[in-house]
Amino acid sequence: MTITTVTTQPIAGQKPGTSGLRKKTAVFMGPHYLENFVQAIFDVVGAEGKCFVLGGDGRYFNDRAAQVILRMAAANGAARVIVGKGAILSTPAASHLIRLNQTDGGIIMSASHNPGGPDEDFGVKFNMPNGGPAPEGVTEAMYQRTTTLTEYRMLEAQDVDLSVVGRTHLAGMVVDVVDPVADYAALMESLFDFAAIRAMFVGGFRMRMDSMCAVTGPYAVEILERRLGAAAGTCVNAVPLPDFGGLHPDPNPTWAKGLMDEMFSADAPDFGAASDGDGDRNMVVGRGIYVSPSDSLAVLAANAHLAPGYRVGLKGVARSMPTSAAVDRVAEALGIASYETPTGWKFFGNLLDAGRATICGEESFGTGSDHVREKDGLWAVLLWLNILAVRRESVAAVLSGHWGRFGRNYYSRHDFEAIATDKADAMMAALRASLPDLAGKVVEGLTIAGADDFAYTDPVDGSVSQAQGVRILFQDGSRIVLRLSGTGTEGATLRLYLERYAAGPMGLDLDPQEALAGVIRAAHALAGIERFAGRTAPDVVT
Ligand code: VG1
Ligand code: CO
Repeated sequence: MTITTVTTQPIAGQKPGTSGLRKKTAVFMGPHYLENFVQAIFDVVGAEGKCFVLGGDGRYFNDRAAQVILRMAAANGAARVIVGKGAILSTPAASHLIRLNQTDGGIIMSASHNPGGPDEDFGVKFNMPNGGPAPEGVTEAMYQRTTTLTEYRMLEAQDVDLSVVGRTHLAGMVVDVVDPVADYAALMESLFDFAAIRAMFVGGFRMRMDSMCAVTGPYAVEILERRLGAAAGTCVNAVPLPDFGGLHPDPNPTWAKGLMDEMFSADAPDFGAASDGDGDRNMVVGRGIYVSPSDSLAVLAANAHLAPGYRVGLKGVARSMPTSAAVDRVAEALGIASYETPTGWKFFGNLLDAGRATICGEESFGTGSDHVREKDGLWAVLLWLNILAVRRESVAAVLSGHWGRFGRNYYSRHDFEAIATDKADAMMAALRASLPDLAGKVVEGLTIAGADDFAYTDPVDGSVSQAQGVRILFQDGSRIVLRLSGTGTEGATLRLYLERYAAGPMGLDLDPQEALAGVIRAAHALAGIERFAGRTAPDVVT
């Protein structure tokens, strides 16, 4: 077989965001676009003699992109690629395979929670040999390379049959097609008390798992229904579809409305959960009660020792800066360290590798631990099930017990989507310019204690990440955070994060939007969201 060197122009704008390179599918399918980025990856990390994992969330173009990446890996001299059957791998399963096989990293094809299809989004990200997303230094080097490379290497060959598990060859490269679920399911079985969870299901416990027509369907059916004995039909939307059935595979109350309706109905099951496009996020819902992701992280940290994999306790916890401080209170009670990182899972990798943290989480429905180097949706669902099986309490009882002990961090995120980029940039610039004068000001009855633009120094390697989001702290402990999304593909998305701590007298069971009303008004007054972007109400509230 021959290797062709294709001459091309460098492609500007292939800059990875919070989680890899995401663009409209049509852009990725355009001439040389996917190839340019993949060659940049291989040029930066090196391919000669190396072994990589490859898989994706099954969205439109996933299968064809996999064939291109395989041909390019072979042309660049890779020794072996481990690929999920049908080019399918959830993000946490890919992270696990990278680690389990001690490979040189992996390429994950996903735009995660963004919709899929010919008119929607596609994405590619590279994960390192530790199984975690490439850190900023590496993605920056890839980006620089995309702007200069003038040729890429491609093997001329037919498609590899990815429909059958087993070994094949592509020129000199070994292609191992593996069951996407088996190794991951075994890992879960090693961490959780499957016997206790199975006994709970046998005892009549009912659950609804909504995979949103995305990648976790086969994982959920195998683990929940086959291995844990949940009733057939527990898993819904369990067949991955190229367009996710037209759904928006973002597990939040807005996009997983069917699940929310069911969990708040008269005949609601005991427990509900949903996961996102690539399976790294989770939403957890009890009968008649929604669990905010920040609270979920805190509850998991406080109860993790109830699961066999975490019986010895946690080394520390880490959360992204916009995530509520609820988990910090748990860490304090446990006498362990807590870390605050910028948004994006890549910032947790060093802490996990160095053994400083065991459990990490983000307010955006992402939780995970040191079992892989990605957030892991089904892992969080299984840890919740393990905790419920041991405590024999409802989700509502677990939450109210938690708030009674630690107090409650009322929390909400308001997203304002598809704002014209120049308007969003102008708003953030004006807000950043105002920060030095904010301390002491009173807005909507709240006194500002301080404000800054979050910068993070990695405690392990000393790397510094600037401008990670504006934080405004009030004297009563309330907090506002504003940042622009790094995963969108249309205009800008403003994320406004709102938090207020209640120890008791204020009440622990208010509606979060009511509890936060003053903080919300202060945020609009300070940022001028209506003045700059013409928006008074958010598109998505979580
Ligand atoms: C969002 C979330 C962030 C998450 C990222 C990737 O980023 O806020 O917490 O790590 O998505 O998640 P942004 O920049 O749009 O706010 V995933 O599951 O889409 O890979
Ligand atoms: Co995701």
